[in-house]
Amino acid sequence: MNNGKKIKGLAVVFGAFLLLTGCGAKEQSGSETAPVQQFETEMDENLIAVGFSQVGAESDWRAANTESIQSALTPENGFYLIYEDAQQKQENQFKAIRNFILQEVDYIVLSPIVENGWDTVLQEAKDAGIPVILVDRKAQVDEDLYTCWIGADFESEGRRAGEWLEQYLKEQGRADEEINIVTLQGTLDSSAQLGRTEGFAEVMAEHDNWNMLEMRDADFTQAKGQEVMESLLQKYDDIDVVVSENDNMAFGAVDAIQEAGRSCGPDGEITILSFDAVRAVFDAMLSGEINVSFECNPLHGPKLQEIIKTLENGGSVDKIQYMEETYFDTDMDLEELQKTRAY
Ligand code: GYE
Repeated sequence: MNNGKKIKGLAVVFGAFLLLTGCGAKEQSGSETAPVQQFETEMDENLIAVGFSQVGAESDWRAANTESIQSALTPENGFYLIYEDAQQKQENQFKAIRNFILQEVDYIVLSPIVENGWDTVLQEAKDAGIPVILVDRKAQVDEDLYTCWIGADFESEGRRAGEWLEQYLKEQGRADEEINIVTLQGTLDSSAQLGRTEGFAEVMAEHDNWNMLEMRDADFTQAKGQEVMESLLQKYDDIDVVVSENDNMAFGAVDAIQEAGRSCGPDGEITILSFDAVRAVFDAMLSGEINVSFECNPLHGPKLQEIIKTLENGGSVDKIQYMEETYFDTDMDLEELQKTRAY
């Protein structure tokens, strides 16, 4: 990418910033002009401008993901990052992308909240000649509307959860018992929800004695996880297993279970399977509340940085790039493992 394009792009960023902050000729207080000064400084440095539309701040995983990307795409590393938190709303992501296009950023990084509905806005980015890199979640669009995607294999995480349960029930001598399961689902139509639900369902199909009592959307948040679990506990008194599609909803579920006077974890009545393996779930496993968490690696920053640098140097990148991941359960030395946990 030549310098001319970058300077032109950031000059427009400068103009658009005035527009967005309403900092025009009429209102010019010192506090409003300060950020513009900062932009001018960045322009001189000839940084790669990246607009990043993040899903929100709904979970510990998300916080670690944001932090990883922000700490990789820094001015020291050659980037000017414009970060937009969509607060879990797709319309906000549309607005952010359109602003990035207006600002003529060099790259758009998008973590799509849901998989559908992206054709128009990503076509607009393509028409503007701005490469789009998808991180974490996928978008159901033509492959030529994005450069590449980095993220986890959610379906295999779901399958791993099913296989773990199969093995666990066998060890408990309960392989042939009727097992009643409920699922706290993540945001419906998000890749993590779709993949984890599908992967678990594949293993479930091999077990006639596993009954899925109900699957309910709890939007990946702790508060919703608690609320939905409370209502499930009122409705069913025979839940054996909770599959929670992330750790934060599992924390909410533990609260609901304990408040209802019930118990969970390896020594309790209800087995809890979760996803993400954030640092806090190690505490919940160490205190015997949650049985297992399937890792999902949020540290996309370094890979993203490498991808953009490769593209800048005219290189090509793999279209699909999976992160490595494992799982952790209460049979492991969690105290030791937690010490080296990066998120
Ligand atoms: O599991 C959850 C977050 O898309 C993998 O989103 C991500 C999921 C993660 O809110 O905690």
